[in-house]
Amino acid sequence: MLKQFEQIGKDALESLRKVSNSAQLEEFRVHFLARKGIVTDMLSKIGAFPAEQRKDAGALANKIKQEVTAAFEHLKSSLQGTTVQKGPIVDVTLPGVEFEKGKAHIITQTINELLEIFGRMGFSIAYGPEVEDEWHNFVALNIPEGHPARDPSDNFCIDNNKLLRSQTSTIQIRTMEKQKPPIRVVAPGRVYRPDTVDATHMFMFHQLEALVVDEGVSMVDMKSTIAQFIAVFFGKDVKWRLRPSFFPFTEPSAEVDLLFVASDGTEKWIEVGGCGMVDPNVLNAVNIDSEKYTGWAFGFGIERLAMRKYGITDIRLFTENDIRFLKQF
Ligand code: 2NM
Repeated sequence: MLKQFEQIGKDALESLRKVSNSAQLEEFRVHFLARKGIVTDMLSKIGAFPAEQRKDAGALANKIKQEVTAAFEHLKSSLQGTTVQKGPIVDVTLPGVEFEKGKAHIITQTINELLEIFGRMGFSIAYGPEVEDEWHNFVALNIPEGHPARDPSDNFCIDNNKLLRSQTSTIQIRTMEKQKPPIRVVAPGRVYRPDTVDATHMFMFHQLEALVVDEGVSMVDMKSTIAQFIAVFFGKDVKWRLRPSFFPFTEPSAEVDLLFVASDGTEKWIEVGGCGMVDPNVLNAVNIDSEKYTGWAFGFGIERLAMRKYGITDIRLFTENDIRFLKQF
């Protein structure tokens, strides 16, 4: 019986050693020291001892209770103010977690570079809506009803008179409606065409168009502006050419080709844009006197420019958001 008392005392002190906060301490108190606790309970068992042992048993039980109570009180005062840790324990000495920094998409970076180059050449910037009407996307650009470019299967039509713009020339029309010559503006933006997607075609891509309208501007201004732009954007060694072409909104018109030299030395001309002298019908549509003013315009595919500059061989990479691709720029 006395052995049992000693064991209870040992157990109580052992449990107390594992207590590290005031919630655990309260659990300990209820289990061992409260009115029905194990240590307190010892005293009520004294009566069960034979009369000659009661004195010793009572003395032992009291000694154990005092020891345990003293140890409990000591720990209680040293735990004063400690609370249960809620949530994860933060080790403030660990090295910090490095955040990966985001950055502008390669197309945005390219647009910014283009705008800066043309800004230095004295162009201002214009923007316009991606949902357009037939007037700005076709009629004012000298693309009459029945023209193949207006085929509903070649455009993203929204309803009768609304579509996703198929070229950024719509911005040039809006500029000329608001502003009279001299005009010297570039317009970047998304354009939409339901082309079958492959390595060089997407149903959405970006264009940068330029427009200059003033008295006496000529094809010479246009060609020297393109030459300067190509030299600054690609470097002076890149060869390029104008190849006669046709657009409804310019006359004469030309395609802009860059010479691509493969590693095995084979050469290939790659089209990156178009240009030409603004058709008098376009100037008349926006009430600019085509007897007094002339203009030139060009449009470049921004994906094509970036593909050529960075050696990207698949236009789909721009919209796939593969971090391994995006990280490289
Ligand atoms: C191109 C090619 C040639 C162009 C024409 C006009 C406007 F509004 F002045 F008529 N803006 N952009 C143009 C001319 C666009 O993109 C391939």
